[in-house]
Amino acid sequence: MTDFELFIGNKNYSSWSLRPWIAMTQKSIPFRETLVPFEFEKGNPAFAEFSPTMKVPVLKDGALTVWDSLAILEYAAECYPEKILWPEDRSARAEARAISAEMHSGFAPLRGACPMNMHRPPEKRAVNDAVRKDVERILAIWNRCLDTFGGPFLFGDFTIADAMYAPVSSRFATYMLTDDPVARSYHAALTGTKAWQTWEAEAVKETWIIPSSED
Ligand SMILES: N[C@@H](CCC(=O)N[C@@H](CS)C(=O)NCC(=O)O)C(=O)O
Repeated sequence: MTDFELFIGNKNYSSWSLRPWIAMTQKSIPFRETLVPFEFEKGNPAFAEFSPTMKVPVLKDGALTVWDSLAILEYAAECYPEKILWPEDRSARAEARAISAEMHSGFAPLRGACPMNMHRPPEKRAVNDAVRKDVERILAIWNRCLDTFGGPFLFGDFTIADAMYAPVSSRFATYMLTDDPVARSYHAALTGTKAWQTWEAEAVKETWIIPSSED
């Protein structure tokens, strides 16, 4: 029995918050959500009350604090093994962990140039070579996974790997970064989930604006 409270940032902008939120929502894992907006350019001092890093997401479970999206997802997977948050097959699970770790530690050019911004109307963005390289690498990952495991999600059913790449798919759509049909069908699978639709509906209603993400 858990007592999960997930602290998140603005739904419109907080890509790291989306990851555990969408996985736990999609897998019907019970949690309370506490949204604390980052409205200040230098960070919100209120984060100090719940976050050892001054960042979100953070998961509390009773006396336990778990920070960092991937650690939260791992903890949720351990608490709820029956929810199959990672693929059941060991090799597939290893690959899912590899691409999740690659996302977690990489793609800085893409993340810097194309921040998640769900209320932004889609418009093609010219990107530099480093961003283009990130896009090509992500498309290679998605193509391989969807071809190998048959879709509609990266490893068949929804897993943590999809949670890790969901904000990337949002960015690809907002900045029109690819015409790849596989990316389009993967985006359709993600946006077809009730979890994505709930998050996005709440994101676009938010009125907080982060100017640096609106360039
Ligand atoms: N590695 C962390 C990154 C967390 C992170 O950068 N969160 C951003 C929001 S998406 C944040 O809290 N930024 C506030 C700040 O830096 O002041 C994770 O995976 O959770």
